[in-house]
Amino acid sequence: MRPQAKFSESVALPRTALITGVTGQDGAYLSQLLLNKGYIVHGVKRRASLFNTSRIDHLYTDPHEGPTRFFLHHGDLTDSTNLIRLVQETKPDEIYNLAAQSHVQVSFETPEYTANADGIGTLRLLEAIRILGREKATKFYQASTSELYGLVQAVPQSETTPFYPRSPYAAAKLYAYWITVNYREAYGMHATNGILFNHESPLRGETFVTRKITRAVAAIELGLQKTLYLGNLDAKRDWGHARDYVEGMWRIVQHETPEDWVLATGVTTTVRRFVELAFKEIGREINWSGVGVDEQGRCARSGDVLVAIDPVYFRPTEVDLLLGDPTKARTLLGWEHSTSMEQLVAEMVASDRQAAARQKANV
Ligand code: NDP
Ligand code: GDR
Repeated sequence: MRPQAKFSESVALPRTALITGVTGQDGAYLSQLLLNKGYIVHGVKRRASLFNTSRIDHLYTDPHEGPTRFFLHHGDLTDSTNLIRLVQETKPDEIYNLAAQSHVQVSFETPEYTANADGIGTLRLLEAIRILGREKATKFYQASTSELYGLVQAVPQSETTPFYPRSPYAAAKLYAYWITVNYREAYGMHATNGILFNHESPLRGETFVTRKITRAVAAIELGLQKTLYLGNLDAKRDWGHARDYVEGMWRIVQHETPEDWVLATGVTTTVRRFVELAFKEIGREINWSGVGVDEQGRCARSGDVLVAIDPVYFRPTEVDLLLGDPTKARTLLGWEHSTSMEQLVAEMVASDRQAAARQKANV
């Protein structure tokens, strides 16, 4: 007999959510989801010298122009007083802590900042809830990551697989994971970790490998770029669609008891295979024989190649293999991914082809 899901689709409305990292990929999909469900959504965005809200502009209505349930506030995970004030003013039923310096390779260049924002930033938000006496009033979701598994201990990776972080990013997220568990145990908070495996979309940041590939495919097709330079082609990732994963986040928060959950597809693929599938979308095949590094570890290429390796993209320590086991989420939350890797690649390439065509028309 299947275990009974302690999860209900129906929530008393209106509920209020506070989302950090609202301008990011997941922030955009989650805002859309919660607004569709009738929530009041408060998003925290960083001040930037250029507009940084392109992913969520379609959700925003100027309050001067009419009623809205979507509000944006300036804030930063490195600023405790700001976070306390935001929680005090918005009185959220649910907080989704999605904000982070989320790029693994960049974390080797900015390790201290990454620890501050991704690790201590999580503590600051939890403390804001506690200082304001909202331990029972506010549920807390932490964006934990499959990067916690790092150096392979076992596959597939589940909620019980030991962690072995391999980057400043993962080490900071490890602190965030455990401080979330600690606040749950110490103060009885509904504080949860979603251990999410890689999830992508047309909104994915341009420097993550999937989007870098799909943008390059589109640009190469239109003659806007000649070669795509990548690092480790043999790394394996469990790639899903961000749209599916934000639904999982919401289900995690609605579950009666606060727990930690893996969201994954249960399928793993090499970066090399992702490249092949993406180029297939424009009818091109990769000849890998001309692709490699020379004895000095420099980029080596013979003739005109679509893809070349540039060791600048190698990481000091790599995560070789991620493959998640989403059995717990499937059984107790009724959550499952609905988009295959092939569909994901097709959607991302199609979107980037449109963007490249617009770019070419404006050149
Ligand atoms: P993005 O990089 O797309 O978005 C990160 C968001 O955090 C952006 O809104 C960014 O703002 C904001 N941010 C960064 N630093 C700060 C700060 N100091 N204070 C406030 N906001 C900040 O990430 P994703 O949407 O892909 O991921 C969401 C979360 O999930 C992240 O925590 C990530 O580490 C985690 N995660 C992601 C996975 C994935 O595959 N996508 C898998 C597992 C975990 P700005 O727009 O101004 O840069
Ligand atoms: P990851 O994503 O490190 O898994 O973190 P990323 O797309 O950056 O790398 C995936 C794999 O591809 C290899 N790779 C390259 N990566 C990038 N960015 N650029 C390249 O040119 C390149 N060439 C090869 C990498 O070495 C790696 O093995 C993402 C982020 O969203 C994290 O925030 C999140 O926690 C994890 O996913 C789960």
